[in-house]
Amino acid sequence: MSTRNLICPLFQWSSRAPDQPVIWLASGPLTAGALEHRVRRILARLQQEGVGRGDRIGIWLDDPVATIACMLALWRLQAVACLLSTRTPPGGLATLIQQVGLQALITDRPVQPAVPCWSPETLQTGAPVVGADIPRLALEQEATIFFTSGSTGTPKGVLHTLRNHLYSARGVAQHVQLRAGDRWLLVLPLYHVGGMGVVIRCLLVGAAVVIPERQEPLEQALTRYEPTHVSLVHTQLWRLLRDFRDAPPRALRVVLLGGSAIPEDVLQEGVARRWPLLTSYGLTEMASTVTATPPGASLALLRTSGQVLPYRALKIGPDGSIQVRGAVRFAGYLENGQLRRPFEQGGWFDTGDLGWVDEKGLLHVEGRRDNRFISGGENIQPEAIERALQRLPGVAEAMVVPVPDPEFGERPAAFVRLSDSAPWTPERWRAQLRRELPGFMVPVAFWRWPEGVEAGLKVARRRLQEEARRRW
Ligand code: 4YB
Repeated sequence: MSTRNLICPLFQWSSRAPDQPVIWLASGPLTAGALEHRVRRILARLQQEGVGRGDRIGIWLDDPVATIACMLALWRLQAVACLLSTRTPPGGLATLIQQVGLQALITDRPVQPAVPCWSPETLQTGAPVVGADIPRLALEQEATIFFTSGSTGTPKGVLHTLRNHLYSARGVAQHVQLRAGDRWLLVLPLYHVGGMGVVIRCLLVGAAVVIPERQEPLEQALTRYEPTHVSLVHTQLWRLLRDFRDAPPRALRVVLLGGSAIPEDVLQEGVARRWPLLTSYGLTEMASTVTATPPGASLALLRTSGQVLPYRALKIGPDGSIQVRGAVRFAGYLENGQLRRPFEQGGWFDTGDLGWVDEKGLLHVEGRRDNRFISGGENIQPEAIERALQRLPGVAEAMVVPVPDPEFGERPAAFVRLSDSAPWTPERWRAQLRRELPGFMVPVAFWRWPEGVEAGLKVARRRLQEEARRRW
């Protein structure tokens, strides 16, 4: 392979092994040949519509197979696939279109955006491109846009090149020993890098993406499709451990955890019950995983975020901030249709996360710089209190937010979710925390975890902050 070009991996599989499944659905396998055929139909229609190099096209679909096929077709035209969250309300669409400068939208929803709009059905009904040239993709071509909410206001578009995704996939695939014939269960959305990362890794090595039915419980999917790999955020693992009492399915070799710190309770139980857990640190801007623990890691290792994967570099800035660069680093943010490249000298990107690297090269993430607040002149990193709370027996999850205080300015208050049947004992927690933390870090209030504060893959810290202000 040249260093500048790449033949579309789906095309390669479809010529070498057309009957090989690239996607498994509840209804059965979708072969490389069948998916290639679908991509060529869409490609023909998009070409007719005049889509070309550098055009930014939104994909706003519930159907994961159509999403994947449209993205691959767009890449062959050197166009950019912008993955829109299916949770975006129709009223929020115009802002996103404007933010990244979309030329058109592929959707089956009844919306009338200010740009041309195509339904996936019409895109898939024409004649496919036949006998086409070998689809060579340029590594430097702009490939995708994902949205990241950040701490303020309007989501920003994160622009990646194909090179970013290729090296992201290579590094992760090497690390988790992903091979042809493996099956990676997809239970993260494709508008998140953690979900799309699964697809690209699998396409690259000749593994299959397993797409369960919508709403199919995770425990059922694990036994039904016998995947070798799965990526989960911590709430998914927490629910799985609660609802699935059997031993982990035998084929399963890797459960890649990402998106946040994993509470101690969950890690301990997962390890005790022999789930093949890996913890990791990653971010949209780095096309998913940056560091990860190796397969088969001990509990002590899993408490860290592991070591830097190939094709990424990480350093800690003077203020303790985690800085990253490498072949996976994004091209820049799209804001009002313009590309902003927020990089420091040497190409480093400041993640806004704080952490440190120990003598074994293992990353420890402390929390986000912008979650910090000051209480009576002391700096409080809420994630440090959360970690202490999550080590207490019976506490499944905790989030700490500031509440106003006339004397201290702000003080910490905690939302707590208990494991099944654990008793609500705030006085005992307070006493235990006092032994571990300085007094100013002990929460002044404990509230039960409210329902519905998971926003997408993350707990919405801002929603809990507002909730705390209402109650305090
Ligand atoms: C953390 C953190 C940690 C992230 N400790 N805070 O393929 C994967 O890498 C994957 C697998 C399973 C689940 C998710 C993934 C991801 O891609 C995660 C990528 C992600 O979460 N991106 S994000 O842009 O939505 O959020 C990034 C932020 O999340 C970071 O900047 C951190 O603040 C936080 N985070 N890993 C503590 N180990």
